[in-house]
Amino acid sequence: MKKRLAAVVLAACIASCGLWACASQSGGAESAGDGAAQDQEAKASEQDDLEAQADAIKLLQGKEKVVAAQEFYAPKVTTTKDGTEVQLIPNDPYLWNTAILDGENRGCTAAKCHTSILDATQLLPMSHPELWNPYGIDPTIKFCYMCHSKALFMQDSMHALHMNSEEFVEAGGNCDSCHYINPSTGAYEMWDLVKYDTAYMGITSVSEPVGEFSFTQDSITPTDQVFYYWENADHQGVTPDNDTSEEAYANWEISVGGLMQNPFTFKLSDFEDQMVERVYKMDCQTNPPGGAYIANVNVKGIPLSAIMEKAGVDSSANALHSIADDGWDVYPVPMEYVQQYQDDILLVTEINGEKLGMLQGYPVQLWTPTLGGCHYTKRVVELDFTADPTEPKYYKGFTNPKTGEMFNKPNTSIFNYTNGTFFPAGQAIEFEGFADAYEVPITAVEISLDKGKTWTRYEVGETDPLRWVNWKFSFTPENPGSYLLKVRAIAADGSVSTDPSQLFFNVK
Ligand SMILES: Nc1nc2c(c(=O)[nH]1)N[C@H]1C(S)=C(S)[C@@H](COP(=O)(O)O)O[C@H]1N2
Ligand SMILES: [Mo]
Repeated sequence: MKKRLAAVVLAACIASCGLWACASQSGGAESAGDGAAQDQEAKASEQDDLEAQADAIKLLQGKEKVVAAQEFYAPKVTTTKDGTEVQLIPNDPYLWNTAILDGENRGCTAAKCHTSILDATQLLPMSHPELWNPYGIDPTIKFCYMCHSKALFMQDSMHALHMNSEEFVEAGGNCDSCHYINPSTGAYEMWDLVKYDTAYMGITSVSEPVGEFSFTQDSITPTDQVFYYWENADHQGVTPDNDTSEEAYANWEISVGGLMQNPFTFKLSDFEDQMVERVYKMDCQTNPPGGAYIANVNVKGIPLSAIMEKAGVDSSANALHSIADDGWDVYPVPMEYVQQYQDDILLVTEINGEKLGMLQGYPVQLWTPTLGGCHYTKRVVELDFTADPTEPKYYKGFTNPKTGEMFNKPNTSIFNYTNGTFFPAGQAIEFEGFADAYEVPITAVEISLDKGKTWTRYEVGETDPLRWVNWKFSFTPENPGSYLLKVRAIAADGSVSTDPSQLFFNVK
């Protein structure tokens, strides 16, 4: 009896305190640690409060219970660092998404877990290449899959790191924190990857969505949005801090050798008058589905043909090794490609009218448009034309080892909006993104607003594979609710994105 009374009092408090129940648990595993025992205690008591409230609601009946539960289990609306209001979980009348599935407490970026996957890589016991998200694209765990899909160690390491983490265990972490058992197949899936498609209720479907579509291949990535990726030849993934002085440029020497008539060494200024300007894309080999590791920029550099002509490269060579001062010589280029593209392959010294930044490999980066970014050697010191026992491999897109299909070819992403963003009903939303398939031209972009049941196709004709396709889609949602936009691309060889990009958004 006593308990029941307490419950009613608590419920009244919940109803009147409103947002109090939804106050976000600030901090998280990453910010804990700096000796804040008090902080820990405060968090623990906050947690106890929440549990007491949930228990109290269970004891209520009828309308009272409906009101208290709707208040307590309303999906959280939070504000991102840049001030955007977001709601990551759709509303549903049964409170299925929050009260049963516990969506607020699952996935990598749950309240008590990581602030971002990008930060999480820097918390590993060993060094890891820095990842970041230009174009405002939300990073997902697909960012990890691209490099780690071929090795079981992603699965192994994530299990070991989490199950052995005191923070994870103390925060109540378990299998369901990261996983989801698919109700129709029984398969153990990644929560973050399937929650909108399979688990959550309350997403509004629009079949065959109609909007205004346009595209360009001329748009230029602002220099500060050009991604960077330093893995280094030793795979330590340490971003260097190289000299970007004028002397470093003036003194930079590249030696050209191997199977040729005239081996020679040159300085960048020696070929100044032969430099050309082009608009080219660079698409990282490990650009994940929906990823941001692509740029389309104005580059200036020395065509490889000018260097090959002076060297008199022998036809017996089958590989071009471009070797960097960090030892990068991991992805030599097949001569077949070099012969075909020698006027397009550039030793680039400028991006968008400025000398390369340190992160882009000042003073010079080899650009091999249409191939994966790993062939784009930064800080080249040697060009070696050789006859290797086996012709080198092309890297131009990633294969899903489980299915044998391409993961990121063709690939798309959706720029500018973080998941959970709110838009006003009845007003056009301007969506934008890229489509690319390395050496294969993109021929169409397709849009879905019903979880991929129907797709609206927008043809783009035979596009230029040396540049990206930058698409725009303007769509007006008529009704308030939650929506899931999916985008995929079609390439000239008939291939279709196996893993469409997606954005979850709300309309009010
Ligand atoms: N010397 C050197 N060159 C390198 C790398 C590296 O680690 N060292 N990373 C490669 C990879 S995997 C990519 S995707 C591109 C990225 O080029 P960016 O940083 O100029 O965008 O550089 C390539 N060239
Ligand atoms: Mo890359």
